[in-house]
Amino acid sequence: DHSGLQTLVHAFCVLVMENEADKFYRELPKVELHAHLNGSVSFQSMEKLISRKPHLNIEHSMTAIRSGQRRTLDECFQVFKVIHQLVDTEEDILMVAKDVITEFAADGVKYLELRSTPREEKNTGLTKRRYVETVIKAIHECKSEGVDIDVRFLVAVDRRNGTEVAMETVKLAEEFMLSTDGLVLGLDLSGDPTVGHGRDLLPALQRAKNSGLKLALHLSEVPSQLEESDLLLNLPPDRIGHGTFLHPEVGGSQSLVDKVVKNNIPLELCLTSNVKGQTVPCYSQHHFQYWYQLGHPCVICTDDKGVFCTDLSQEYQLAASTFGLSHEAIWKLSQQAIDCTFAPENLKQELKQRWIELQPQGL
Ligand code: 6MZ
Repeated sequence: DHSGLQTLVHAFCVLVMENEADKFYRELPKVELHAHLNGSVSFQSMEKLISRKPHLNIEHSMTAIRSGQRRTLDECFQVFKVIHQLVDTEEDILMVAKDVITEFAADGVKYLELRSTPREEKNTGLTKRRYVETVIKAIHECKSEGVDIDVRFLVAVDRRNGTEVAMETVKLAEEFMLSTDGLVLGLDLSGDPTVGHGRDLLPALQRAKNSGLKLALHLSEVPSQLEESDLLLNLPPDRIGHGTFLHPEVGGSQSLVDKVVKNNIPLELCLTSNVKGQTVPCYSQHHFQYWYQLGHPCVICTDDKGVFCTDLSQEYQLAASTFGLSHEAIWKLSQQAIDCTFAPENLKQELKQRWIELQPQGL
């Protein structure tokens, strides 16, 4: 049975890949646009956090979903709660942010837009402002230590926290956009998609947009969000996270697709995350296929490289092996991601120049 064998070979490749992607994918210069800080904490950093806080009795199995394992999306959100217990001081945030940035750089990521939800922790005296300042500090320290990566920050709104918190977060993001000379350049809307409604967050998102913050919104990550997606697409957002259930083949609609296409809104697509989180049944049925064959801008991303045990090289390799993409096609995909960044035009030009310098012979 040929297809059975193919499935087996594919499963084997996926297993092997948990260790390391092939040289081509590791050396490919890459842009990462959808990475949640606390979901990106590696095994090694987790080790340090766990040893700092032994009294919490947290084990690795509670913070990562390994190869072959799956969780419901709901269980994924439980995992973030555990990680948040481990990352609750300024010192923790500085460490994980620097580690995550350094790890992305080591994986060949040249430009990263990191996102995180400012969190207040009464026990440790952490404030939301201090939270953002600490991430900014990590970005500056990596830069001055010569880590080869350009990093920008997107302030995240957790949808579960409702209207007022969203508005507060937007104001904080506006302040930092001005005071960091553009290091903070946008707003993310994320969190458990089954909680809350985008309608309540619309005024905050509209305000962010008016003040010049770029909007990267999680849309239709689960099937029940058609009305919300339609509403939020009217803003329109500057990028879409996941967009798993937008198209008609999975219960979305042509009018949603038309809005996305008409406004040319890039999609941030995270294969392993969607399969392990069970919003997509298997790699070959990932909606990358639908949007890619439309010629619509798609950016391969990791989402939560720590929780889902992956890295961006592996995600590119997975896209290539699943959808039969050549090295040329993969190169184009990584290059086209530059145009989907929120970076100013001069930085985009610099990145394009770097891609030319790094292009392998014969491509
Ligand atoms: C929606 C997600 C997510 O912000 O504490 N987050 N939101 N869908 C997903 N798909 C799996 N993965 C992560 O990082 C963790 C937070 O990012 C969001 C959730 O709000 C989660 O609590 P930060 O750095």
